[in-house]
Amino acid sequence: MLEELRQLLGRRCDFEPAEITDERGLFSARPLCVVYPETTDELSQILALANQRQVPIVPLGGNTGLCAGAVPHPEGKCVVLSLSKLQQVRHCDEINYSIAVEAGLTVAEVAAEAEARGMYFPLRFGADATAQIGGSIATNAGGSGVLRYGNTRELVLGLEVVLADGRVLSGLEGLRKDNTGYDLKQLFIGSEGTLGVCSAVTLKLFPPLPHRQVALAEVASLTQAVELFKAARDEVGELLLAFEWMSAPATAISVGKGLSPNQAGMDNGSDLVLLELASALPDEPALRMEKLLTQAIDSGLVSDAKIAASQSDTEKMWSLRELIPQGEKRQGGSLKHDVSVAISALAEFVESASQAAKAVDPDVKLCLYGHIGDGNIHFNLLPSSSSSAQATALSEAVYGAVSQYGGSFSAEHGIGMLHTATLSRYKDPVAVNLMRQLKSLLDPNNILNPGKVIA
Ligand code: 2HG
Ligand code: ZN
Repeated sequence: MLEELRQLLGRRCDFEPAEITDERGLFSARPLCVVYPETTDELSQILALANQRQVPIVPLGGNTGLCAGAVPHPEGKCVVLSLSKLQQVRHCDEINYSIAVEAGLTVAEVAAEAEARGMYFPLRFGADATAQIGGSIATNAGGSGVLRYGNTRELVLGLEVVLADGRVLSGLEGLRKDNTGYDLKQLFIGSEGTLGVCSAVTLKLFPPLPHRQVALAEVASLTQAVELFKAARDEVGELLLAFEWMSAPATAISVGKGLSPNQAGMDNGSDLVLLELASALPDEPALRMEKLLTQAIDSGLVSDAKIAASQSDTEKMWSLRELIPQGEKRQGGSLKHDVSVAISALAEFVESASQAAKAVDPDVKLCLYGHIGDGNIHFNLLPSSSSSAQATALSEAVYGAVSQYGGSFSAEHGIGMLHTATLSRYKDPVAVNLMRQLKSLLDPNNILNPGKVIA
């Protein structure tokens, strides 16, 4: 197999690869080799070979995932398939508002390509400068634009996917309506490279929203944050682009990067909501934000607010939010629970999960924040010890509460290697069984990212 790869790709095969470690530093392993195809045809030949020889393939994008879905399994000898050299913009259609790009462009590069053509691509999250669009499709990435534009899934018009046996399923035409039977592309979005490898995608673009207004609002509790969300929805409707909640401990952790709530214009030690409004009309976001926050202060929902007055204010406010995960990393990492419940159940769920976690570890620190307009909380914990038994008990406590409130134990980060046991435990057995059947239909030799999603 290695010799055949050398013949196919020449120098675009690395036979002495370094260990590959996931973003959180939880798993490290050295693959047999890393291959760098430049075309879909090469990708198809690699998969056909791997399927004949029954060699596991691990697709790798920007390696920014948080569940170790794109790194070699410690047990398996595998070939890592880097998508980074699939770099073409295949097609851009300004009337259809769509762009067809290959998997290796970063999310930020796709957004820049759209912007250069006077359009807007709305996927955005902390790692979007490094994350590749192929990986975002494989993981159905979320982020702070989901509130208005949906997850990656909602942004995909069509895919080109290479199947386990090397066949290519093509659908890049950019159709906005196609009701000819099963919507197969949806199977591959979020499948984390276990059902096929996405080589290119046609994405929806939108009219630009050049006028933006960001603000921070201080709230006394999560209940008030949720009430503010309802008020914002009622008051400004579609103008609401982002609504992010940060508990005081989360903003305190973000401080190390040289920015505190105080420097962003707020008191340290309070829970904050970051709101962003966007519109095509010049003064609309600023005027509507002012009205919304004045009303919220008058009604006692918000105790203080600061409206960004410059680009620098805007950047500071966003970095306060986006640098929380890096702050956690500097503290040695957090025990992450990327969970969701119905927005209306958020406050009660957080109360119940917090109590359950404290019953396990009375000194646990809670570092809670998230996309509460999507019902998605990053219920991250800094346990009082490094005991793995304690970590397991804490996660059980949190997931128990998630289950009680009818939520999801992985709202946006996926399953990867990290959550395979949690999936078997908490997902509907009928769904898990169907997932297994689909996996064996599409990848009968189990060569596509084995050990990920379903063990
Ligand atoms: C975010 O919202 C990301 O910042 C990362 O989803 C969350 O690291 C985390 O727990
Ligand atoms: Zn998130």
